Amino acid sequence: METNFKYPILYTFRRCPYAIRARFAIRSSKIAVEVREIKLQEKPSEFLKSSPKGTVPVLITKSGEVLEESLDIIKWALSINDPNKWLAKGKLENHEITKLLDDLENKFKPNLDKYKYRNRFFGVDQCLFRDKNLNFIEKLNSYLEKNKSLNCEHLTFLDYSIFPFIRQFRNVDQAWFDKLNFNYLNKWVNQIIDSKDFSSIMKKFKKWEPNDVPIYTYFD
Ligand SMILES: N[C@@H](CCC(=O)N[C@@H](CS)C(=O)NCC(=O)O)C(=O)O
Repeated sequence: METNFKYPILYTFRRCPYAIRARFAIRSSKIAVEVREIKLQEKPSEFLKSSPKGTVPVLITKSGEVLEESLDIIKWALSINDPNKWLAKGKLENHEITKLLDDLENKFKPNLDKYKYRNRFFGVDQCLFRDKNLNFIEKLNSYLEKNKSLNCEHLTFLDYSIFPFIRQFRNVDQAWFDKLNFNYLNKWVNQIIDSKDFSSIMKKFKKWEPNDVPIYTYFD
């Protein structure tokens, strides 16, 4: 059902890696959205009404479709406009890309949580979960040995979809991470961190309240 929104609505949380990757794609596609920054500890009822599962990011299109998965938001944005060729075909087959993203979500991220949020997982050996992720980052480093990006000659949606999680992993103990000497991966992370893309999508927005004047942006 068509809504009366001027622009699609994006519920987001600044530091969430899933929300970060969705914002990257929205910026790349230059699609304006109404941004609603929320706190995960106090989810607004409007947000939960649209998406009872209660995770960010959530995008509500102008036709009222609710996208509750970051990868769906990325695909939606890039299918409308892909000026930076983030969907370009590279050396990886589709099933390899899917496997990489599945491993990120179902293996890397749970290990990262146990490593990063040590007080939530009391009694767990964090180093064990940190080291379980070495295979994954080693694989990324080997992909980056041949190219500046994971799949193509240029950075694509795959790089921006994986980057926020690698950044979080690195930030838990950067001195340890740097000593691994995954030089290609370090260069790749730093290249994105130092980019205008990253500073733009990490800009701070005030917490959204229902009666606020809407904030429209494409994270430029
Ligand atoms: N598969 C989802 C995962 C999203 C997700 O888990 N987001 C976290 C924040 S990083 C969240 O909203 N968690 C709910 C909570 O903490 O209450 C996606 O790709 O969008």
